[in-house]
Amino acid sequence: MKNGNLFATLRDAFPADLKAIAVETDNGLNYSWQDIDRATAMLANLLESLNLPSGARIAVQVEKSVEAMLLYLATLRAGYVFLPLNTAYQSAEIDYFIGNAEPAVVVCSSKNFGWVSKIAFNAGTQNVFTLDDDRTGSLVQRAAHCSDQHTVAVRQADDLAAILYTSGTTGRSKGAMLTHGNMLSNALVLKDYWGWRTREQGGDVLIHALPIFHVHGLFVALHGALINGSKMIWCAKFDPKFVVSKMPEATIFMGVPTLYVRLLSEPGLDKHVVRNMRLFVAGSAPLLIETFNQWQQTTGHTILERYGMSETTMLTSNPYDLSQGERRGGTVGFALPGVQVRVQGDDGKALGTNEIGGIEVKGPNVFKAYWRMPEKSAEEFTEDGFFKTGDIGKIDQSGYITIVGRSKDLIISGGYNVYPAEIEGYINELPGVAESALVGVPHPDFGEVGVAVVIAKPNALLKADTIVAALKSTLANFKIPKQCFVLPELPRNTMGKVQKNLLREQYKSLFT
Ligand code: MLC
Ligand code: AMP
Repeated sequence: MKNGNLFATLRDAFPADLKAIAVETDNGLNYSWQDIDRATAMLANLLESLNLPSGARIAVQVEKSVEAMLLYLATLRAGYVFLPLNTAYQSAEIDYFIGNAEPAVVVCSSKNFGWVSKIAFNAGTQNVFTLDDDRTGSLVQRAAHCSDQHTVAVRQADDLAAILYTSGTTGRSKGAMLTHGNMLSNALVLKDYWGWRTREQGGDVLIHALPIFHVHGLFVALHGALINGSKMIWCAKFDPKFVVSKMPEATIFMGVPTLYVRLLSEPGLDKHVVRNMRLFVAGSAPLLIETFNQWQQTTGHTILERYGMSETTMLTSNPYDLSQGERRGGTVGFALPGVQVRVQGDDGKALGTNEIGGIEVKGPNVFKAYWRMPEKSAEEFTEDGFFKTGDIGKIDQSGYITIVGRSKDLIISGGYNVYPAEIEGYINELPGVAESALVGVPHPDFGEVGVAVVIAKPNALLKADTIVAALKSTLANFKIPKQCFVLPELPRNTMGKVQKNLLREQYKSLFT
């Protein structure tokens, strides 16, 4: 029987010519397919030499690098569970993730080793390694002594491959448990749906410019290239100038809307520079119709917008093949093959064409459950096994899905999720704060950003700057409100509920 380990299928897709370049980096390094094979074998052997229990979590908070990607692949290869962590997370956040996931191995940047290792050892983690973005660190040093031969661990489709933490509306992050089968099914569907080209058809080259600690960069982009044996141009950070300079050598680009907004401001972007490009994919946040139109005018290409989640990987996509329909701006396209998407009313009844309700999804891409949260997991699934996305939308007569809002109180800023409940919780604990509310308002670069409204306790003297400074020392930078106002009171309805809609309305023109 075929090995259900995702890595086994990715490895099978490597080209026969293992000496060919698999990854070219923005600092001039080339990695062949053989390098990937050997390095993942060495790292997998290192992990296996640690005598980890089955299902051990490998938590990783490191800067983006090819070695970080290799560590992800090696974790799959050895059959352990990968737990990626945003590099912006600070000690309180890391403390929660490590305490909750109880990883057997933690890998961090050497500059963070002091505080991360303290948290990890306190939580019972036995192994803490460092990995830096210049190919140094104790992880690579140790792996250098391991064999470059390794047999891929046998896993079933239902076995856990990764845990992705997504914040919760109550402020507590939940770890979405994704299996080898979830990710493999999605990668195979997208390979076909987005028309990835075989080598005989001329092949594809992906510009990889997203972080590799979330679904978009780690799964959609990376698996897409690997499962097609396609070369990647690897950007450690998103730099619009570099991306534009590499477009003549590439065929596919994937980005959150902010990346497209920034690329549109890059003087070199024109129809000539994208002449070899075949596909631009956007997702993770709503793509404004202005950006969609401007991209068409500037480059002659129509962005393909798709919709996904940490819990479900990709669930819908606009068509690549125009015989299946046009790529329609403002929509997220059709349910992907094999994925069922429906819209339900508040009473749990199916809604008809163009009726607005909660988007629900079922399919081989949908996660197992939240890590150690059986009750929360049960709440998020319907009796007939559909996952409630928390997004609000509609489906038209042709099957195009449009997201019109969210039932979850969530702000998506530059493709990162910010849960107001979490930030409000931190603000409310600051001295002199009675209460607070965080709302999302439009922003020309990040799409949406958080604005905090804070109410002082009687006789307390609160300053917006002090509040922001206090948050900066505790929370990831993208969660910091871009503006903070100290007001006498919050608007409330007759039931006493804070009327966030009024705050959103009041501040909607702050940045636009
Ligand atoms: C950085 N900042 C942000 C921010 N990123 N603030 C709000 N939202 C963000 N996303 C802060 C910085 O800390 C800094 O604050 C200030 O804003 C300006 O920073 P910058 O230099 O402009 O930021 P930069 O490093 O260039 O990063 C911007 C970015 C990055 C857009 C390149 O945010 C990014 O890579 N986003 C992609 C996220 C992503 O991959 N999402 C996929 C999730 S998967 P200060 O105070 O220090 O000046 C998912 C599922 C799916 O959602 O469907 O795909
Ligand atoms: P995350 O929890 O980080 O995986 O974020 C998932 C959320 O991102 C979804 O529930 C949506 O709200 C949002 N999202 C992803 N893709 C799109 C898109 N194309 N348009 C609008 N929202 C999107």
